[in-house]
Amino acid sequence: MQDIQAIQTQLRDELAAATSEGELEAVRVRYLGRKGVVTLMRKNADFSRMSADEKKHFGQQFNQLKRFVEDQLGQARAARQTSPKAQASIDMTLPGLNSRSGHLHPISLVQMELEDIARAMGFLIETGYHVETDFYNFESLNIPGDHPARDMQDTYWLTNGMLLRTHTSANQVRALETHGVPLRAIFPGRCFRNEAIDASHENTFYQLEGLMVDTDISIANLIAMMKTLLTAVFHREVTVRLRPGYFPFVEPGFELDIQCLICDGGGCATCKRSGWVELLPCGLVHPRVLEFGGVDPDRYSGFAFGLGLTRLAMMKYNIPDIRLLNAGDLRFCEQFPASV
Ligand code: FA5
Repeated sequence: MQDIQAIQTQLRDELAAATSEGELEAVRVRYLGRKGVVTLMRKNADFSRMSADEKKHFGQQFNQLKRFVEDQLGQARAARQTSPKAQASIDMTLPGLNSRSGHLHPISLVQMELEDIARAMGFLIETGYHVETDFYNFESLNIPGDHPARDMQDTYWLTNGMLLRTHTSANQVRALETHGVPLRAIFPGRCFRNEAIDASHENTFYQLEGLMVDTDISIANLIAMMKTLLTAVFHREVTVRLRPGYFPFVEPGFELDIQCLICDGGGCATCKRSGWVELLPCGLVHPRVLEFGGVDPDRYSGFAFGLGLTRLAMMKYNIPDIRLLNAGDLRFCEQFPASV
């Protein structure tokens, strides 16, 4: 006990005398280092000559001392850091550390903009699931197992029979089942296809699906919605063309193309030298799909579109190669604003 008290007194004196961080460290090493007072005390203890009670007592005393030394050192360090002398050494005129602000990804920017427009028009926003069933991705969209349309989408199948959704249309029947009709909803999100990658094709890309089902929905409603969305996104009139398009889940079906804004229709790698970018397949919801969703096709009709969100972002921000979007290069991302 006397030894311990002597060690404690000695430690307090040494800490009081220490005037720098280096001296404090030297005190720590003298007590807690490999050959320090506290460490040796334990190493040199001859447990073979102690009774069980003595061992227990020694253990308690030793632990208390060790904790005492650690506390005293900690307090001495803290006191040094807040002492007027230490604070005087902080130069308040030095410039602060640079904090870099984040940036939104161009796809997020376009998605948020479209969501705002759709929300203002009374549309629900749902993201759905990346991993989907064959039923929602294909069957319920009038694409049975042996249908040739399945070849349009090279699918990543999972070993459990599920798949990575190949399009956001997988949300259509889910939403009809969940919300019933009338329904207005958009479904932005990531899609996956086992594609050969080039300037305009990725194996992971974004679409934004739109679905409106009500009584008396016609192609006029579809075209009005498309125009509203595109004008709002580009903040200017864009040249579009409508071609007939085939998708088993719409009838009639269309392809809405937008004149390439990168080359103004002159032809470049993004538009594959055609001057047009395929952007927006759409059509009136096929009666079979409405039936799959539990909706009476004799009473209700609807439109659906599947906007290529990734390609829209490329058009809007003049991004010539789709691979830039997934490359994770900060120099690319930092060119975009932090908010819409
Ligand atoms: C579809 O995926 C349909 N589900 C769209 C649809 C919805 C039609 C509702 C009718 C009604 P498509 O395979 O054409 O269609 O893809 C839609 C858009 O996604 C394309 O126009 C294109 O802009 C984009 N897209 C498709 N594949 C890729 C890819 N590999 N990389 C980048 N964008 C792609």
